[in-house]
Amino acid sequence: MMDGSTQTHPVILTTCPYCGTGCGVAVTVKADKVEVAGDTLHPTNYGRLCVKGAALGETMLPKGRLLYPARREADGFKRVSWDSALDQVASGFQRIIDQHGPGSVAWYVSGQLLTEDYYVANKLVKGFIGSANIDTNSRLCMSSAVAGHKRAFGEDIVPVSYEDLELADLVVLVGSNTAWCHPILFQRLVKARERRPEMKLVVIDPRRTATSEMADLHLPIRPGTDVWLFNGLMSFLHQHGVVDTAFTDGHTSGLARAMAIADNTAGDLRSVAAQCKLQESVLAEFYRLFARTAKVVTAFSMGVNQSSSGTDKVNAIINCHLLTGRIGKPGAGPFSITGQPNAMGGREVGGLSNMLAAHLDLDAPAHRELVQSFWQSPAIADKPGLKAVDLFDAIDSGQIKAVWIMATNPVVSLPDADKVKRALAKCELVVVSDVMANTDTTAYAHVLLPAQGWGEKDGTVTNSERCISRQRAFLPAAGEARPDWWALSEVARRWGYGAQFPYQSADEIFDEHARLTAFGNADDASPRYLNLSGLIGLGKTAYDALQPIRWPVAAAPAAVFADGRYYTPDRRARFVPTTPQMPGQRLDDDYPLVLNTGRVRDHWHTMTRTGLAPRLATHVSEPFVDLHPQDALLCGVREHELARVSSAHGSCVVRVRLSGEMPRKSVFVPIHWNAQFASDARVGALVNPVVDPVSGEPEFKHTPARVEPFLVAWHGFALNRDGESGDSSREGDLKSLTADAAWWTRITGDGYTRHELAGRRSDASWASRARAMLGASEDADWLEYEDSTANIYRAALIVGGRIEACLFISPRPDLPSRAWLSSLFAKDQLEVADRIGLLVGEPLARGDDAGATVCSCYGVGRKTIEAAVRGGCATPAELGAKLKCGTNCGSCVPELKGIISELRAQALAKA
Ligand SMILES: Nc1nc2c(c(=O)[nH]1)N[C@H]1C(S)=C(S)[C@@H](COP(=O)(O)OP(=O)(O)OC[C@H]3O[C@@H](n4cnc5c(=O)[nH]c(N)nc54)[C@H](O)[C@@H]3O)O[C@H]1N2
Ligand SMILES: Nc1nc2c(c(=O)[nH]1)N[C@H]1C(S)=C(S)[C@@H](COP(=O)(O)OP(=O)(O)OC[C@H]3O[C@@H](n4cnc5c(=O)[nH]c(N)nc54)[C@H](O)[C@@H]3O)O[C@H]1N2
Ligand code: SF4
Ligand SMILES: [Mo]
Repeated sequence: MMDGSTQTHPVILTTCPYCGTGCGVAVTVKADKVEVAGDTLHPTNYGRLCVKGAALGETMLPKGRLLYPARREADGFKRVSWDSALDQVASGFQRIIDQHGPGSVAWYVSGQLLTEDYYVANKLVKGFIGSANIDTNSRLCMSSAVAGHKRAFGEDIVPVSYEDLELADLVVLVGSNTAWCHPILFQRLVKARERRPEMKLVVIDPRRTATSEMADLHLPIRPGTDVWLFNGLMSFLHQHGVVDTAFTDGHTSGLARAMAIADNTAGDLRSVAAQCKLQESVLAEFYRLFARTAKVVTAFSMGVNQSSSGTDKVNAIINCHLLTGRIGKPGAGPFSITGQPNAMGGREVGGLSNMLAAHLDLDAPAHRELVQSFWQSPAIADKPGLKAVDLFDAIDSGQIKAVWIMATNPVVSLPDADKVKRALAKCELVVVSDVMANTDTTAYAHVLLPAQGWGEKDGTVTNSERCISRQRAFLPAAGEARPDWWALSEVARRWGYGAQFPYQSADEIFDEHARLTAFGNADDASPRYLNLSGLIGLGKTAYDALQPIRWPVAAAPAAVFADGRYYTPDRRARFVPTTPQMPGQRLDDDYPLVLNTGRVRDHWHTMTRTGLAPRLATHVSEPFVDLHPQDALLCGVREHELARVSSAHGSCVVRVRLSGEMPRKSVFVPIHWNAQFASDARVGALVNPVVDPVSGEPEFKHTPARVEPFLVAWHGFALNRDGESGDSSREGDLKSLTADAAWWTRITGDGYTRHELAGRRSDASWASRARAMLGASEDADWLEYEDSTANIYRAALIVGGRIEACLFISPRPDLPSRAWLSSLFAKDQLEVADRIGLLVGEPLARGDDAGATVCSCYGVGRKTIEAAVRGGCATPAELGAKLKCGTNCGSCVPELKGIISELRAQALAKA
């Protein structure tokens, strides 16, 4: 029954725009908010979402969006019409091509485009510009896996499904912090092991991570030495007769040579252990476990791919699976976990500069002919284009004079990122399509094009297990935002290719893509496995209703490789000899530490979206460098203080953290923070631009670096209530706050903005400056405490009984609890105790401080958890029963385990 007061809202099913797990999301749009839940029928997640997915509603804000096309003029960006912006793009590119040829322009796109956008971009460049200078941020992500697959299988095929992970008796995770980066996939694994305790989990990662915390065995491998480890495994398997001879004889080639190289380079267990800096007993345990378990999945991600020997790492892993015939069977195979939501879709349409489309080869004349005749195009690229790092070098050298960047933020995410800035600054024409107005990259644009974001755009994505899902629109586009495929097609039309780019909606593009995968792909001697013939001719209605479906979608879909046939000319899988190499840049006295970079649980890449959500801000609220306590001592840095991390390429300033997770001589800095969120924390500036020789993927996990104290006279922080529009009501005052600091970082709170600050000057009195900084007038309700000898200062501005802003300063980073202060911002009226608390710098009542967030789903803080452990909770399950923490997405369970064992160790030490 519906009455006037209860309105029902339609539920829209769509797909999460974050990681490659590809969870189904059910969205309800209400008048004042977007409610997000897991899609209970989606075969990936069956209703579960991790905290990033669950917080999507908090990111659907008008705040910061790029709403209109804009052109840079001498005094900043000016709004222009779409027509005028597109004319400028079309004529600008045309002029440069006319003068300098098709090789002088480039596109740099992204695994966060929908398949339809990606298809149109690739078609335009490879078929109509006739060059292959289109590369994607997937080059930085899984191009080593693509290259490894092509070398071994002849086609870029991921032969494993999520179900295989659950069916395996041994899952080896190599260079993958799955618990944080693919949380729902990891939860499926954890649940499978709960059902079948005989299943074993091995994690190979130099760091201790949330993932290794859950493992049966952790191999803290010396960075960069994975090829030794897997060559050693191959030798070991061979020596112990763990070889599927029927399979290797019948379905593979190249075994003898690969085996000889493995034997020669790895040597015995002892030398592998020494090379990889592992305990021999631990290594032997892993080798034996692998040898005796038939159902093994070896899953890998950035610790493997982002390396100067990334492709060899991939093939060293695949070699072990081929040797044992553990591929193409349920519960077995090598598994590249993809990062971005549509990394796989990009591969299907040929988004990389060395691929064509539909898994066709750029260097095969017959394939080029096929694609050109299908596209009816005037040209077709006949040699590979520039790969991401080379592409930006070519911009720097002036060879590339115009670039169109779409759905990626290269000033943050490329290696040697200061060079990227310099390159873009001198480029003649930089076009940026983005959903946000201010990013480190949009600052360098000449033309800005507003793209529809998640919830507005419409199309398909493919997840890590080849499952195609719909992303559906459920909101009107913000401002004048348009789909990326539309902007590309409009430029094509201006070049006279309207007939070949006639698209009115995404389903038409998908149909063309599906037809191309089937074109010339009849079941003859060498069919391509990527075949979507079953999805041709859906029409808009069936496309809109499309249910998640794994490819191939053809007349006779086969389980991948079940028939032992591969896509090489002789239909055999290839063993690839892999000679181990040390990382590209060596450590030396100036830069004695390995800089490893990667992700934290609650942020996504350059934070353009997760940086908007208060719920995602407190698990890790600041950029940091994590290091071993001994290295910290040697570098002269102390926990919670600031440090400068530098390499031969650049530097950043971040908070020191001693988590106990780092091995000696390695430091870890997260990739997320950039100029929008911190004064100086873009770690990409440090990363060396060494790439894998086969794939061109950068070595993001290994840059020689050093760490030094960043000395400041004071530490502090300020909280400022946001205005009605969601923006800070006192932008100007905040500017004076950060301008005064030698270092700052910005954190999104629930109704307020927080700045962590540090400064060098300690001369002036705070009392004389703070009012102006917080925007307090002379007659304001103002609380203030100053101890000028100790250089401690506290102030709060109260308006209408509510806290409006506060500032805390101290010579040491031992400042009041942010969790407690943020709770004051939720109050409509401060009580007397709160006012006293503000003056003394701590809550009067115990228990008012929950501590830093551990469980973001239910907002449970560390201090609350510690109190429950002291009160008797001894397992994550007991904590969950009491506080709910860890009971939704489960990605904090490793941390809950960590807290329990830490307190237990403390108690034992006292006893
Ligand atoms: N929360 C969150 N999730 C994400 C993303 C995000 O930004 N935030 N991004 C998505 C994307 S695009 C990607 S690509 C994935 C990445 O997902 P992951 O690959 O799981 O994440 P990373 O943190 O980049 O790196 C993985 C691990 O490699 C380890 N490693 C470093 N060097 C070596 C080595 O030499 N050998 C081995 N074996 N390991 C090494 C690092 O210590 C690190 O723990 O995550 C996706 N999911
Ligand atoms: N040091 C270091 N660097 C790394 C890595 C590392 O491990 N270490 N990892 C690398 C990896 S694996 C990856 S995948 C990259 C990721 O790096 P980036 O791709 O640079 O990071 P994002 O923040 O995801 O950038 C996406 C941009 O697209 C915008 N956007 C979102 N949706 C749309 C849309 O629909 N259309 C358009 N036009 N724009 C949109 C967002 O606002 C944002 O500006 O970083 C790489 N860089
Ligand atoms: S695991 Fe989380 S981030 Fe990844 S797709 Fe699922 S809900 Fe989104
Ligand atoms: Mo990625």
